[in-house]
Amino acid sequence: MSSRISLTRYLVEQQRIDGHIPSQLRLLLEVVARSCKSISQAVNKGALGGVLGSASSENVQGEIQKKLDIIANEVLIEANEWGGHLAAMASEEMDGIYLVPNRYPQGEYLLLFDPLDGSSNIDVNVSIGTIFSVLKKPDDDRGVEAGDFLQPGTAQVAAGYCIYGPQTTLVLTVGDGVAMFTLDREQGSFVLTEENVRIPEDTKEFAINMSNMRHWDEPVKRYIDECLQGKEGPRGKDFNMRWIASMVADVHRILTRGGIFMYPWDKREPNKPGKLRLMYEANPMSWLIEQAGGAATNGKQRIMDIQPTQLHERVSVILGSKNEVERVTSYHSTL
Ligand code: P6P
Repeated sequence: MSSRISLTRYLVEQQRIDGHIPSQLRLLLEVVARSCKSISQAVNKGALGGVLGSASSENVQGEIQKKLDIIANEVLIEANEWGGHLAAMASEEMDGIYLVPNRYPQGEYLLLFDPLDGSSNIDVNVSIGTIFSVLKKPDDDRGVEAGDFLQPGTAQVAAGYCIYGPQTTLVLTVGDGVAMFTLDREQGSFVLTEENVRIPEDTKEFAINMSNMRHWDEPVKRYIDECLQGKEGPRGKDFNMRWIASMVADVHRILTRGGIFMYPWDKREPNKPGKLRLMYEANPMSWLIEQAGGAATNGKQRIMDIQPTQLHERVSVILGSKNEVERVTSYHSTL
């Protein structure tokens, strides 16, 4: 049995050999990984754990919260507040930022997360996941404020997700490529199963919610229409479609075999740039995709270059195989 590399050893090597990450960041990522293990156990219990169904509350997005949304959020908060690596946290499930209580030592990092993305899939036993992004707090002595989180995706020091599917797999980048760690439930630890993940630059597979077609902008309609024309059309090849309605699962497929994922602006809510959230969905996923050789834009610019103005701001997302993303983006520029 080959002695596989644990997440701990991978992070120690990223810290020691490549001098890539400070010990504080390594320790923070270990805490996040342990939180994901706990969330995985809660998710896997399903009906047996009484954790399915909706809570009687709404989140800041105005969405009815699932019981597991709240459980996952609490797990991440409780595990990270005492560790001493963080100054504050922000979550899709909380309106404002969460300052680490004064009774605990303050760290130099800011942790942002969507504790359980894809909630609509929880009750129907389809893969869901936790998405996280790590920023550094400003180097000054003043207390952390919400504005300190408003950094572009290029400022991230770590990003990743944990997908709760047939396997529980943690996917992570600290800027040195993308690595995948599968949870070994017998050992109770994440084990390296892929590293230096690469996305093919071309693909025959697109992911979009087709029921929204009549609401899309012209460039997206043109791109999808050309895909649907198949061999006989301008693309000269047939395409396949996937839509899991769980960004973590769709992105994991793209990191594993290529493809393009799109949740574009549509005219149902013309004043909103898109459905997905910039800070704790699009930015971490965009860094992973770029680190694996893909591209991620909002149709007009690189997602990670966007200067955020609000903690929960939304963004149009087109990400995946580089040549496909560039094609859709070029259609926007011919507008
Ligand atoms: P729709 C899940 O609610 C989510 O935020 C993403 O994970 C997913 O890609 C998208 O929304 C699904 O949206 O409109 O197809 O249900």
